[in-house]
Amino acid sequence: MSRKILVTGASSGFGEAIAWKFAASGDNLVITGRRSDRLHELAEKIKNNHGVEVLVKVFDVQNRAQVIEALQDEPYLQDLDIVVNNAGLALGRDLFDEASLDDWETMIDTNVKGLLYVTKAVLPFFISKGCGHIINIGSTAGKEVYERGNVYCATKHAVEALSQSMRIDLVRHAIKVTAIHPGAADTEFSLVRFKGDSAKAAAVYNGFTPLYGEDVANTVHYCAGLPEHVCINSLVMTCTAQPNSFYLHRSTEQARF
Ligand code: NDP
Ligand code: 8X3
Repeated sequence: MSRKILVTGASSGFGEAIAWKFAASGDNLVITGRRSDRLHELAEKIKNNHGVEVLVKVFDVQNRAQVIEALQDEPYLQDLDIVVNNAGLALGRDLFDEASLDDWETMIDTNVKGLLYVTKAVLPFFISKGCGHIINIGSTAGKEVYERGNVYCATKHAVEALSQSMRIDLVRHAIKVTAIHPGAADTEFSLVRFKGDSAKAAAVYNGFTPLYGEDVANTVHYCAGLPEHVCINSLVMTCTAQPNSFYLHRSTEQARF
C-alpha cells in the first residue's frame, strides 16, 4: 500500500534523493524547501517517472509562521505516514573565537528550530491517526565534535537529543522516531558551507569516495520499511574511508582538511 511522506529540504542533496527513492516504491510525497523552481521541476519529473502524487510546499523552516501556514491545516497531510526532517546546513568552518554570530544563528534557527516547527506542525496528524514515523537527519557531527565544527556540531547533537526526547514523549501515540547520522556526503552541503566557493567545497571530497545522496536515501527508505513493532532509533553511517567524525583516509593524505 502506498504511503505519504513529507521530506523537508527536497530541492537538493539527500532530500531530493529521498523523494526519488520513496516515489520509486509508489509512495506519495510532500516536498518542501525555499527554492520553488527546483521543487516544481522535481515534482513534475517524479510524477512523470513514477505516477505518484507530489505536493510542493515552499517555505523557510526558520520562519515559524510560514511553517505553520504551510502545514498545520493542510488537508493533504491528514493521512501523513512519515516526516523526514532533512532541511539543514552548515555555514563556515571557523574557530570558535573567529566564527560569525550570524552564521551561528542561521544554523540554530534552521537545524534545530526549523526541525521543531515542522515536527510540531505535523504531529497532530500522527496523533489523530495513532501512528507515524519521524525521521530526523542528524550527522556524525552530532555524535563527535571536530575542530571548527562548534555550532554546527552543537545543532546536530541537539538533533540526536531531541530525537531521544521525542521517542520517549511520543511513544504513547505509537510514533516511531529515528535519527540517521551520515558522515561526509557529496551534495551541495559544502558549497553552502563555504558560501559558494566551489574549489573549497570540492576539496572536501578529494582523495576518497564519500557518501552520495542515494546512500542516505536507501537507508532512510530501509528504516521506514520495517515492521510496525521495529524501530531503528539512532543510526550512524559513513563512507568506508571515514572511520569517525574527524578522521578521513584520503589517498593522498590522512588528515581531515
Ligand atoms: P544540500 O545543501 O544539498 O541540501 C540542503 C537542503 O536543505 C536543501 O534542499 C535546502 O533547500 C534545504 N534548506 C536549507 N535551509 C533551509 C531553510 N531555511 N528552509 C527550508 N529548507 C532549507 O545538503 P545535504 O543534502 O547534504 O543536507 C541535508 C541534511 O543532511 C542537512 O540537515 C545536513 O546538515 C545533513 N547532513 C549532510 C551531510 C553531508 O556531508 N552532506 C552529512 C550529514 C548530515 P532550499 O535551499 O531550497 O531551501
Ligand atoms: C556534515 C558532515 O562531517 O562535515 O554533517 O560535519 S560533516
